[in-house]
Amino acid sequence: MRREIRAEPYRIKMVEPMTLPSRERRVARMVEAGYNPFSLRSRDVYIDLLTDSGTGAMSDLQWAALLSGDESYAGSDSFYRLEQAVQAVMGFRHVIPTHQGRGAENVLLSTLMPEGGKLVPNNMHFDTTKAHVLHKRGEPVDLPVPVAYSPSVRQDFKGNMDSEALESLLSRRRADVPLIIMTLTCNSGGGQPVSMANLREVSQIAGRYGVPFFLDACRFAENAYFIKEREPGYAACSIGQIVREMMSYADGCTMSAKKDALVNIGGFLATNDPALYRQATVWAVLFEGFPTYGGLAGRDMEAMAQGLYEVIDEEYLADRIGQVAYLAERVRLAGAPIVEPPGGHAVYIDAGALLPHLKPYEFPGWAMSVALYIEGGVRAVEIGTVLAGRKAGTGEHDHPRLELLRLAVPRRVYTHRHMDAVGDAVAAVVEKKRQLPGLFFTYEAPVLRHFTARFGTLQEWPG
Ligand code: PLI
Repeated sequence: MRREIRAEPYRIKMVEPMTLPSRERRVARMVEAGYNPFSLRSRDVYIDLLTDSGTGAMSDLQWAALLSGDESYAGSDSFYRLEQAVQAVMGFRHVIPTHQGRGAENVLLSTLMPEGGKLVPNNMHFDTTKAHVLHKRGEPVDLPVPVAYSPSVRQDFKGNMDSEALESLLSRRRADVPLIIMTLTCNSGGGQPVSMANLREVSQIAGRYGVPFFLDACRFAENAYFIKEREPGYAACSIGQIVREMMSYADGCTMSAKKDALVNIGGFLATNDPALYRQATVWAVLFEGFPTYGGLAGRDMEAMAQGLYEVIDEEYLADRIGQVAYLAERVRLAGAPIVEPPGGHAVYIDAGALLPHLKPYEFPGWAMSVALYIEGGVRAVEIGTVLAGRKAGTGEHDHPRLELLRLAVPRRVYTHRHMDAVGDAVAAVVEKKRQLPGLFFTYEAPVLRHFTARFGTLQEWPG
């Protein structure tokens, strides 16, 4: 039986002061930022839920580990400690450190798809994975289970891949598929977990067709916790056992250590395939650095190794996922619909449903992100039309099926009282929802427009 968690399973040894700027200042900063939360300075943000990536707090043991970093160019002891941690926690034999997750994606895809014109199936690609597939002149193919697109339907494993669709793709196009990726948890689909049964099934299909199967393991421990909580047969297993079984179905993984290795920078590629490992080290040397540092300092690898052991602690995970569930409840009580059930790292507000008076081309998710900052100093990120960009052929907006606002919770940083403040900010936005104006671009970059865009408002912003 899981122990009841009453409070955060840590106490705070160091604090970082922050303050809520006045409403007047928030309005002024948002206007200066061209209505783009990415252009705000972090000092003007009260509670920053832009991302859970690289924004977590390290433990005392991780800070202590930094001091034992071996900064040798080759053969660093810190690399071997990282390698040992990956072997022990995930069960993969070969490890190549990289500067962050996208570095590992680049090395893996350079190794497995040196020629263009290939299809890469994934439950749902995260932006960087999609961008790397496109950069290699391949075609990213999202194959989520259909329920992934029904935000209000509560199901346990909405991150699963549609295995029939995968089988159908492979039966027609096997020669064009260089690898299969599964993203754990499925970030673009609301942080939803993948079941062990689905991992096993996809692994069997990949094996039958002889296609390498890799996991995007950014949030592997959060995924394992959901399996323990929800999947029959796993309640009595430890998180460590579940993680090793999950990984056993794959040929390897890419990892952004900025999430479930509890560090502020870093990543790695891991695999059991010695030939693939040898090939990948060639690209790693070119893009990242010598294979025993991969663009990282020795001290970064020390902190990562320690983080990998800490993240599979069940008490930590119960608190972490419990905090996201608590925020979800606050947001529901505030009257905003969310992607149900809440995922492991974030709450996704269904801004399209909350602001039906705004058309997708008036950017409801983005308008909500502006409103959340103005009302409560909270920064979040739109996952909707602005992020999706334009279609290559026609230049029209590539409207996604959902217009969402993601509230991503950094690990071990905020308390439940911060989550209460976020809930209050959402309630203040809901109160004004009918008056929120749509937005239009005053500056739009040709690629990754969301980072640098500037906007005007279609009506005056409500006071
Ligand atoms: O930001 P990187 O390069 O360390 O990791 C890229 C990356 C890969 N896969 C997945 C599922 C991610 O979520 C991811 C990064 N996510 C970010 C930055 C986020 O805000 O969700």
